[in-house]
Amino acid sequence: MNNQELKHKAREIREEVIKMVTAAKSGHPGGPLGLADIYSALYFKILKHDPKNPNWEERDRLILSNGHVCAVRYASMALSGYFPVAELSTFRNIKSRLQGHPSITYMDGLETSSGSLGQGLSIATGIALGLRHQKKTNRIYACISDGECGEGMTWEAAQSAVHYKLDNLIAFMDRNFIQIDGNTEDVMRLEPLPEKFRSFGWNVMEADGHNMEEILSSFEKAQTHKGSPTLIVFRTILGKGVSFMENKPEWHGTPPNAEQAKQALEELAKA
Ligand SMILES: Cc1ncc(C[n+]2csc(CCOP(=O)(O)OP(=O)(O)O)c2C)c(N)n1
Ligand SMILES: [Mg+2]
Repeated sequence: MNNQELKHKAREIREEVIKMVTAAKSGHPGGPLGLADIYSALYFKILKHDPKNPNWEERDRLILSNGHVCAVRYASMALSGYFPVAELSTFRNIKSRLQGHPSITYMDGLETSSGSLGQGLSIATGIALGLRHQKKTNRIYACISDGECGEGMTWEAAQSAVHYKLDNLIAFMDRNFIQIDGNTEDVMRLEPLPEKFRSFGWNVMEADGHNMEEILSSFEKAQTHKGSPTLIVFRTILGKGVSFMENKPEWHGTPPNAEQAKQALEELAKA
């Protein structure tokens, strides 16, 4: 897929996210809208995967640590052929496979359940170590958020991944400066965040999470890096693409009402 097509897919992902949280009358729109460009790049270009065979041994592993943003993953999975797009309308229903926080009990293609923050980088580190031990060449991608860098377990993983020289591990961060209670720097100061990971020994890159060229080139550089794990700090805008949601912490976990959803879809259609 070329960059123009990837940008178009990102818009489709955003539209599906809005429809999902609106139908469910609950859920998290802000993070998924901010991650849509990155997930378009992953599902339609970067990941080695087979939507018809989610458990394919040779697949890359994508670990979603900040599970509350799962609408972006479900939308990307449906649009790339894991399951029918119509199933997205069951998001957050009690009997749906598309739980509000991802559950591998019900759904293939997720690698791990998540929602309890701070665990994903450790899980990804363990999987990366295990696959390398088996001499496998699969890559392990770990999606983490800035908010969960307030959790100690993230830093234990940051230390271990370097100790074991896990260059098959590519973590990327949704650095939107927002978490559930407001600005990350007010709730629990994280900066200088890239320097912290660098000082642990990570190969750290910083990129605009809404620039398709930068997204692709940073993932491609990460794939060839040797000797240490990579972290791409993607600068993103929570709620990206919907003017009244952008950079507003209240859209972390509030669904739009019918009128707001209509406006959001109109804006996305024009983008
Ligand atoms: C262990 C744990 N503690 C607290 C929460 C509650 N919680 C849910 S989302 C969230 C904010 C996380 O920040 P971030 O992922 O950066 O949020 P976003 O950028 O998506 O708004 C918190 C504290 C949780 N899910 N798990
Ligand atoms: Mg955040």
